[in-house]
Amino acid sequence: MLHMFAFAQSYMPIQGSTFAKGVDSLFDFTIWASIISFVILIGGLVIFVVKYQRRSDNDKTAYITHNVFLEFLWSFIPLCIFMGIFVWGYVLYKDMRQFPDNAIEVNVMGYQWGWTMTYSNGKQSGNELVVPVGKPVVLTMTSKDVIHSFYVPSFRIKQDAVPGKRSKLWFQSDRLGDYEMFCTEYCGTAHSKMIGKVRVVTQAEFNEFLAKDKSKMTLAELGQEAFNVKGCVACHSVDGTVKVGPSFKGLWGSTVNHSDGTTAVFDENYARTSILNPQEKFVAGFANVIMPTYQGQVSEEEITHLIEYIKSLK
Ligand SMILES: [Cu+2]
Repeated sequence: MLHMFAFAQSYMPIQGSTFAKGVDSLFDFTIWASIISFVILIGGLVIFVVKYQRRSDNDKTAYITHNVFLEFLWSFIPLCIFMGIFVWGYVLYKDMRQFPDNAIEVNVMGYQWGWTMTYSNGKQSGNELVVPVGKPVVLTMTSKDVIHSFYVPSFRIKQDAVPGKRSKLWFQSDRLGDYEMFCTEYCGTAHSKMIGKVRVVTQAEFNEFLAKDKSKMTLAELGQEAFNVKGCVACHSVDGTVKVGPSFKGLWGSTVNHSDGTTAVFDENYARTSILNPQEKFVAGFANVIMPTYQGQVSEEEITHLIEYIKSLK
């Protein structure tokens, strides 16, 4: 019976966190309160228009001043509804702002246009937050450049990531699976492509993820990690689609056309220059795209890894 009143579940994303049910119930309540008020208000209006329409020129409106009881009802009932929504919302919000002590902590850095997650043992992931199922997770967030906002619709959570400040957010997911993650604060050209994923995995998978040994990874795998963590993924795709800059798919060994008419072969040195000194040459069609220099932000070793990764994208 209660189920037929539960609107939100039918059109909202899957309830992926322990907060979702409470938020959806409150949302359902406000929707039903609005529908009932609408019916009473508009229905009453229509009935009165028909019932009390003027029937002759002598029809005079009765002289009515006020009705204390009615006025009390139409003030007091909405007051009760609004106070109910306020208290209900406060209880839910309080739960969201009380951070559990036994939580797993992850640092989240927003940048134009992606997210870097750093776990307590130093492990990093890009645009992908991996968390164990059934455990509270606290995110401590900040931004490298402009204001971003971390939003996971299925979890019903959202929090701004602000440069020069740490903001916090927590959640617990009891349901395994992948969930979409968005930036919901307009942050520049590729804001709409700033999409990531939250992966809720078993504790064993989480431990394995954290412990992934770099010495056992191939150069291309290390390159893929750097590609995600250093933020290349924000503007370059690996599947041929154009994000902000050119895709890396099939780029290796190809001849690149520049906006000034010159050409060059995409090899090791070309890749290195493009990372460290991207303003030197623009690929034709991308002359107005400003890529920041990664001088001082990626090591020569990481450049080697990235080169091997691009090589593998044939
Ligand atoms: Cu953003």
